Amino acid sequence: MTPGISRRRLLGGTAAAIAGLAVADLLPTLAERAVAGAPAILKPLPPEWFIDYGSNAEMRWDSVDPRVYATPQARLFVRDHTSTPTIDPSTYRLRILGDGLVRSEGVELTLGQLRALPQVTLTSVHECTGNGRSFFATQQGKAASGTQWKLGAVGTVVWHGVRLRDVLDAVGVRRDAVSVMATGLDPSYVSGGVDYGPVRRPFPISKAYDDALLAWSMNGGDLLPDHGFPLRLVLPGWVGIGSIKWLGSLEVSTSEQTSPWSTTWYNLDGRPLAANPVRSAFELPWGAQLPRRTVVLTGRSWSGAGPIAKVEISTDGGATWSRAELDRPRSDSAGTGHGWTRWAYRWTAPRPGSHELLARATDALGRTQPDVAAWNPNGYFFDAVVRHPVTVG
Ligand SMILES: Nc1nc2c(c(=O)[nH]1)N[C@H]1C(S)=C(S)[C@@H](COP(=O)(O)O)O[C@H]1N2
Ligand SMILES: [Mo]
Repeated sequence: MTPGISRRRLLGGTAAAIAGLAVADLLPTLAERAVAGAPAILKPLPPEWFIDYGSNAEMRWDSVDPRVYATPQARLFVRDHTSTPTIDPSTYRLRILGDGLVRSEGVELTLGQLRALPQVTLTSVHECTGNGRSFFATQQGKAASGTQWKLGAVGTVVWHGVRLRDVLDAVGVRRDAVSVMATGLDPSYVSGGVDYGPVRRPFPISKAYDDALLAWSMNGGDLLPDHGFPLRLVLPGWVGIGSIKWLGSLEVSTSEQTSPWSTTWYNLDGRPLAANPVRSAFELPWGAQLPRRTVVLTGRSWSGAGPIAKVEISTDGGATWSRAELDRPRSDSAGTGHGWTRWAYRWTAPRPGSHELLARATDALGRTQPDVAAWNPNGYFFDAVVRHPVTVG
């Protein structure tokens, strides 16, 4: 047994302890883990909650408790390009630089300086661009490259931190600034023999001044190392790659910026991906066994562009649709929530045997889920209605 594994065992089941700052001290350093061949992800990944892909892990929808709205950190999916770094919060600094600043020398901010700004809480869906990718193969007959996520590369998180616009106003940004490059402190990403440098992605200054956050907390606890401790960027509603973890620097520029994460990856038809599409999932095992009586089917739907307006269910392969009952809308201190919507639907199967359950959501902007998702080789944005098999009787 490697030291890395025993360390994970030690932490197993101590979810409460993991929420605390002191845990950073218990975790092995990157160098120790490299020697041990230890896992990229530090938190426990119990198989009843997660499907483990190595440096990525997805939440099992059948483990989601219908009564719990936000996704606990211990259960949230993880997507690491390399591995989770361990960062000392006492020496941590966020660097803000670039020709878009009033003071050309830039600034370095401590966590304490950031915490002194007005604090906000914002609930938003947190989702990987490739969520649902495996359905390109299993439902549409053509496999896309990348992690074969089912629908669990998503959660809803209650973030707490400061608005990026308040930070930028405090630092001083020029009126002609157009873009911000966020760079992580994790190891450089190397693939196919090419070193692409640290994970980084630019976003428009308009998003910085709209609803972007710098968050140090999820669901009331400190960020876990895997989720960006001690500070991450949050771009609500946008593709997960935009929300850079272990945020090291923000470069504010008066010209457009690019990185491989906006041009080579997370780009469709020449445009960097921004708001996530509409998706839905049942809180059921794949191939669930259902009793032969009326059951309440529950699930959740979400959109990166706005609240969910309607969810329809089909239990006859898409021939007919009926409305699901939606949970009440939510809001928080930073305004209307960007979280998902829970729903429920009472169903009595007409006969025993195999059935397919379909859920299709529409958001407040009228965006909905197609029957077939648009093909792309990297398998982004699988937003088609997923056909969920169950057996009755
Ligand atoms: N620094 C850094 N930030 C990152 C990543 C990463 O590998 N390194 N992965 C991105 C991707 S692709 C996603 S989907 C989300 C995943 O966030 P989570 O692991 O906290 O769920 O983080 C994003 N931010
Ligand atoms: Mo992602």
